[in-house]
Amino acid sequence: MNITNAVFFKSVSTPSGLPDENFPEIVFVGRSNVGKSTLLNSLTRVKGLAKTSSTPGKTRLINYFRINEGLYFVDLPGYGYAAVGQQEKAQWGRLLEVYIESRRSIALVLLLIDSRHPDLASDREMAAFLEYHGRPYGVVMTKYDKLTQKEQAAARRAMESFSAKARFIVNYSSFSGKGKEELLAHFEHSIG
Ligand SMILES: Nc1nc2c(ncn2[C@@H]2O[C@H](COP(=O)(O)OP(=O)(O)OP(=O)(O)O)[C@@H](O)[C@H]2O)c(=O)[nH]1
Ligand SMILES: [Mg+2]
Repeated sequence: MNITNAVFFKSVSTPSGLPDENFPEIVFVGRSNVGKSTLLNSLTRVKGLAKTSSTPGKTRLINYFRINEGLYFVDLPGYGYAAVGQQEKAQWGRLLEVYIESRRSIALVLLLIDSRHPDLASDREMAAFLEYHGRPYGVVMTKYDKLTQKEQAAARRAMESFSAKARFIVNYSSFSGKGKEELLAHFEHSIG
């Protein structure tokens, strides 16, 4: 898939705010600070399209981006961010749950995992949640540029056992662009 057009569409904070299900959606899911917004910018080659930050908890809403006039990229707030208040956490948890459970137009979920920490309970829970609801998902191992070769092998082994149900596992670096062509090829299969 070749991305020729990418624009911000809308931000959503409640299920009723979700747009009509007129386009297939590719959804970016993962812990806070794992690199979801950075991945979106790297794929679209539009710097600053999705807001990024070195401080976790930057993305607080469901952000829709329209791609090639026929597809949405959906950037979600991260989970596992401790500094968020209990009430906000509960509200966000419900929105995420409702969205993933009931949204028919989800064509693919990208589960982003930090390559340096490939075995966290919260990520396993998310994978189980996606599997339980029969959502098609692929794994993107982020920040691959930060790994030593030895760590790369360890990450790969951990992931292979962890995500037997994942459609693919791609090692990614938003900084070098590693994994980009591979990931875009997977998108093509998912949106038909
Ligand atoms: N070295 C390296 N750093 C990365 C990469 N991708 C993201 N980062 C950095 O990780 C930090 C968090 O990136 P974001 O894209 O804002 O993370 P997020 O998952 O959207 O975070 P929330 O919106 O808080 O859930 C930023 O400082 C990025 O520059 C990567 O591939 N390599
Ligand atoms: Mg973000």
